Amino acid sequence: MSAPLLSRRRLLGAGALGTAGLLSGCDKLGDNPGFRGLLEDVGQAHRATQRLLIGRTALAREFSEAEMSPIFRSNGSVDVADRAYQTHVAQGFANWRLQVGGLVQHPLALPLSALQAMPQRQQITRHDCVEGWSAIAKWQGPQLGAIIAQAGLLPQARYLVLHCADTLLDAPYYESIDLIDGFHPQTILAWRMNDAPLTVAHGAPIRLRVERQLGYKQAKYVMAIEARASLAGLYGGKGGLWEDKRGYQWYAGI
Ligand SMILES: Nc1nc2c(c(=O)[nH]1)N[C@H]1C(S)=C(S)[C@@H](COP(=O)(O)O)O[C@H]1N2
Ligand SMILES: [Mo]
Repeated sequence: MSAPLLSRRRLLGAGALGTAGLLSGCDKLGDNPGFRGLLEDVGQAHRATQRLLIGRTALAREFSEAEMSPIFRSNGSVDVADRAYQTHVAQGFANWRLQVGGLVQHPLALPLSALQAMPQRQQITRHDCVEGWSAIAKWQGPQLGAIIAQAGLLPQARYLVLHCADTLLDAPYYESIDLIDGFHPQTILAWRMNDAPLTVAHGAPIRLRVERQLGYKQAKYVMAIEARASLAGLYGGKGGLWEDKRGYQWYAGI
């Protein structure tokens, strides 16, 4: 098994200390009144609620190289019709930029090379699709929390929306997560899968890995990240394509 690229201390900090470790690693998130309020409320809340919140920060199981699946199928969109996206593919994503905007202090436009130059996290995890298949793969990329910290969340921000290049079921694919998952140590924007650049079928140039949730939350072809106070008024208002169109749960915890 290869050594995780994230330092052992940070991993242990986040895993063993739960929300405390998470906060010390992300002062910016601690500054967010919504998130701080969430933590403070826990002090007064029922023990079950507390257990639930601490549980949300626990790490998903990681696997060894020997356990990696020989075949990892692709699902949903396996290509993108959008012209601009196809131009990016033809140019090797040299002119592609990840847009980070919405309720942030400093909107960003990050080239792939900038994402690749950030501290990287590598993890071997199991992907579980609701359609009844699972596969284990190795993913690598910067932590989403580090990117969001760079942009600086405004106090009203509660959700991170991932806007994708493809359409499915006649609608733009999008997904959203809350700040607990946004700053979870295993939440990364993966540009590498099984030691090779992400293929188009698997979501090039970057896809979300949010390892405590099911397959449909693992947004491929992520073009923009938008910090929002609410999911109301965005497409169907339920926070994701499958949530809007098929009634899937917004929090798809595993
Ligand atoms: N943009 C986008 N992201 C997506 C999908 C999609 O169709 N478009 N499908 C989802 C579903 S249901 C699954 S199971 C996984 C499939 O990822 P894979 O193609 O790498 O196996 O991506 C998820 N993310
Ligand atoms: Mo899926």
